[in-house]
Amino acid sequence: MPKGKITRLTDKEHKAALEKLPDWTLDPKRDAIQKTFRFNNFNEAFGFMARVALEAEKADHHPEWFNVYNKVEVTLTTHDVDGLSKRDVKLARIMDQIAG
Ligand code: H2B
Repeated sequence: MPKGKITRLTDKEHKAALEKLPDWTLDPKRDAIQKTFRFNNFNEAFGFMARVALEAEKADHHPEWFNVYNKVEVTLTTHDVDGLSKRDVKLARIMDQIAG
């Protein structure tokens, strides 16, 4: 499947992206964005992960995440370019949507 060229966000794109994702925080050391999702129970948390996993696989872009019971800690960055790309912004939006 053709991937198209993945590039790091420009400074302008970076700023705009963070403004549009106010509940995500930037880890400047890694140029990664992070968010902790909390659900009512494990079933809901894992349901979220299952739905996100299908979208992530479709987009060939995968989250780093850590789950305990009802909590899913997510880190998004693009390993191929060592920082944020449009794919991270897209996946962050999808995750927010799926979490409702
Ligand atoms: N996910 C993330 N988060 N960053 C990447 O750079 C990345 C990925 N690269 N998923 C993809 C897979 C690449 O390794 C494959 C070969 O397309």
